[in-house]
Amino acid sequence: MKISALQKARAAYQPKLPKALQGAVKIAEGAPTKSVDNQEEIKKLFPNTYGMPLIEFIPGEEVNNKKINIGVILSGGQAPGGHNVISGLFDAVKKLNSENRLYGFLMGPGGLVDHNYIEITADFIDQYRNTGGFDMIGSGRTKLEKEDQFEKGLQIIRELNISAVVIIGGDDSNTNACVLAEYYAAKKYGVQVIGCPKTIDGDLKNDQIETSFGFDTATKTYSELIGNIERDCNSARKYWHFVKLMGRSASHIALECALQTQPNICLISEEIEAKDMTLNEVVENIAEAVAYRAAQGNNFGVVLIPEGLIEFIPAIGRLIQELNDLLAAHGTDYKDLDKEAQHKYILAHLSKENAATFETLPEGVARQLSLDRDPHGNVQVSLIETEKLLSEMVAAKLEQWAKEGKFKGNFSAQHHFFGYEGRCAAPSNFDADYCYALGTSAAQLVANGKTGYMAIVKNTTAKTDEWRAGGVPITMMMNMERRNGEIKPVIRKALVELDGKPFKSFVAKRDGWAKNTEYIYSGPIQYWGPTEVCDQPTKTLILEQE
Ligand code: FBP
Repeated sequence: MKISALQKARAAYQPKLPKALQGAVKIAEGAPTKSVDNQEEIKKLFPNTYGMPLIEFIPGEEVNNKKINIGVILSGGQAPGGHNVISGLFDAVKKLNSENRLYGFLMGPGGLVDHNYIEITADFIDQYRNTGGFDMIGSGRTKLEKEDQFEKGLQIIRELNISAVVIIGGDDSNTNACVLAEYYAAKKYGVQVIGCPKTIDGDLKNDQIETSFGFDTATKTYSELIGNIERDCNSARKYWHFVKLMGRSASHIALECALQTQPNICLISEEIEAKDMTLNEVVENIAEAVAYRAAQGNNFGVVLIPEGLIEFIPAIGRLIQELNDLLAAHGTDYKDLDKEAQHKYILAHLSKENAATFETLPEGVARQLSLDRDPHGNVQVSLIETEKLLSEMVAAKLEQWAKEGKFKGNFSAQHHFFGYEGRCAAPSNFDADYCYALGTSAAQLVANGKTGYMAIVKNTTAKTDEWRAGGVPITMMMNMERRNGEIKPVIRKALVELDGKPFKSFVAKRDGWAKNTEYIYSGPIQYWGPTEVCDQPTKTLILEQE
């Protein structure tokens, strides 16, 4: 494989580990835990994996470790650092016993069910150290939830003499990891299941998980691009740039990029929902900022839009809820109809209020909302062109204001969607170290016989040496929620907290950013150089840990 000069130099980077993971390790167990909500229901559903203690790794004595084989799966969307989780896992299992073997299941959880795998060897893994992407073994969104999938997985697990499976994924994938752990424990199969917190979206975090890996690199990559656009925009002074940012439902990515780049406007879906704003009010707010800047002679600006916005506008959110239930219940009758018949079918089955909202939506948006969900039941928000929808509505509003003499200026828009551009970037130093430590922790959880745990690394705004590694029972992060028309146990998704420091810090400055031009050009991720340039965590993490 031909590699770039940067990749070559970066391959030599040795990720730093927390002190407790540098040598032999033993575990310190905390008190029994309970789920964040719905304790009785979760306990009933997970009798074998509920209530386990939190775990911290502390330095221990070398012992003779018995031979183990482990399987690893990358699940869901790519996130920078996934290869380093596998490198950390590989190095740690080989250190525990050089005869240990690591198998990678190919193209996501489907690889386990369909028995597609490779053995990960030293030469093979060396090509992927500190690289972005999930191409080492591929990823996929197959949902592991049915007993026959678990049993089919068991066949290959037995054949390869695997005693543990590590699933690297987001909230949905880790929920499924927990269901699988419980199933194998209930059946006394002796197969452990361990999760790792992945997603650029930053929505898999809570009291135990400080951040999901990939958020750091993805937001730095998007911020570089936003900064470049801000500079172009401030040079030509003739466009308003509408930038949609990936991140699914939560607005963590948009908020972090706003803190890094200080755009004129950044919408936060959670705030729009809390204030019960209509689409028209959101549009009016943007148009007011455009008109204010135009009056100062500034016919330019940058607007950041979280990709999940549409779901958070209350009327549209209610419509999506009903559509989710409708598609879950009648998906099969509906699937084979043509476009027009599908539209009619939906209108005929929706409640009056939601049908009225559905009819006000532009055709493209309505179509996306009524199309297939992903295997976890999520609307595929990255396919909805919210940036165009908003800029068109702002243009219409300004035209109306111009006729009424309230707007004298020019409004010309450019559109961008930053999503896939950031998911496979070479991991920042933070993600490279964090992921390597997560992989090492996962190996230690396996070696210590644990199942139903997620690997965690804490104190991540301190120096790497001082990071603390361990494991959290996945059931501890669960509650009951409505998904695909059913109430299910799931890991609670973290949305932007409106009383949290990152949001408050943004609110304190955003009026100034809207009126003035206070852009910050953060530039590309740096891997070598002064620590304040190369090793800074995200602003979100710093503010949350203050
Ligand atoms: P995960 O939750 O699986 O980490 O996915 C992250 C993500 O990048 C979202 O931000 C985005 O909405 C989605 O994946 C896009 O999915 P796909 O890659 O299937 O188009």
